[in-house]
Amino acid sequence: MTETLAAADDFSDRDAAARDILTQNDRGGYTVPTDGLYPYQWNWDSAFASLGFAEFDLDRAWQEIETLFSGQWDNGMVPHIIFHKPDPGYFPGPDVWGCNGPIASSGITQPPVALSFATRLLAADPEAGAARFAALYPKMRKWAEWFLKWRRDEKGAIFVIHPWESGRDNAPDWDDAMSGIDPQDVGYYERRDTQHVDASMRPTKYDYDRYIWLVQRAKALDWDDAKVAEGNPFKVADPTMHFILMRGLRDLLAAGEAQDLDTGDMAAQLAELEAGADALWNPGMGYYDSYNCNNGIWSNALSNASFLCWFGGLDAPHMEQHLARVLDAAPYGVPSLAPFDPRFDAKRYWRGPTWGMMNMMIGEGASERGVALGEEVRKRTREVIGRYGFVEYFDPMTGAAAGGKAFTWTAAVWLAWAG
Ligand code: 9YW
Repeated sequence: MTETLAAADDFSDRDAAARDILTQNDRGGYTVPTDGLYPYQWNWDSAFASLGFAEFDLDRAWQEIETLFSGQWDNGMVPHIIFHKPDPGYFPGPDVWGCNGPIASSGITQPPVALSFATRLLAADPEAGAARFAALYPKMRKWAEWFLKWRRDEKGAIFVIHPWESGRDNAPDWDDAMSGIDPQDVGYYERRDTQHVDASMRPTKYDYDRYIWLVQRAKALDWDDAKVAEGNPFKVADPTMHFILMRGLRDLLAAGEAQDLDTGDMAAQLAELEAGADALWNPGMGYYDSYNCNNGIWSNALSNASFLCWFGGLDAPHMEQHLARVLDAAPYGVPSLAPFDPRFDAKRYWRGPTWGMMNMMIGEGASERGVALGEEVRKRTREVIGRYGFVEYFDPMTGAAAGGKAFTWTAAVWLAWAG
């Protein structure tokens, strides 16, 4: 690792290349994650895009988040995909979701990292951003409140009702809940993702049948929050969602106070979420973990989401030894699953690979809480992106590029943090 770092230190051409990717993936007011594979606006990808744009075009950065919120539903939910323009290259498209928000969209959400990143745009130029922030602020609060109302279990942890909601599609965290779904009535459908990238790196047919079955079930219930939650075989308490919402609320509260905006009961909500984080502590394994809300079974998965505790604002000194162990085992950034877990699969999406945007939240969060390894995470992320390109994700053992090319959030992470 030391040798590679020394040899590959000159990445001076990468900033311009990263800016080009953002510009090329710009579809006018919103950015696609990558051309072809993901042709729409994805929620947390857009939040990262806005941070990347903020490095050279703050106005465009605001626009990205404003466009995202133009798809917000009346109940406060901000969809995980907004289908601005039809594109047959992606499945499942608008007809499969059958949603009735202001713009065609999916019916589930994604981690609300946009709450935090909007406050960073404000910090970058408070005078220019004050009015735009104030306009987004009630919408952002409404989204946070929607999470607290519809995605919080009785122990106080935030759960997801679909693997896509967490943004970690095929993580082992969902295996137990997924095994409780019998998708035999799902019907015929044609996947598009495997026409763009190598099928061996993608979720399996077993996964996809259940992803689609869950969408069909919620669509049949007309996306009614209460009905969708009730009796849902898929309800998994998720550290990704919990810690990112905690961070979002904290940032929103601080910015609201600084801007003299109505903060309502956000302070109390934040305190509840902080207390709720205890529910995600797996005492048997000694780390933050996800669990199946329907039966209490832990995933026993030390994932990259486990290390979002610092980003969420916890001190969590007991997580440092786990981070050290994982970084010892994988040289190219924090793997989505610890390499010493038998379920680890170095190339299969959220069951092993390392992701630049997760590394950013882990590294930044750790550094903010005084954990020295945070800087090591940044260096390794810089190394892997600098050497292997702005791809979707990487093999954490070899650094090999994987998934979609010219990827928006990888370029944004380079500009905003790693590069
Ligand atoms: C899908 C766009 C999205 C990300 C998710 C990632 C993947 C697949 O791609 O989802 O079909 O939605 O898992 O986190 O937002 O980059």
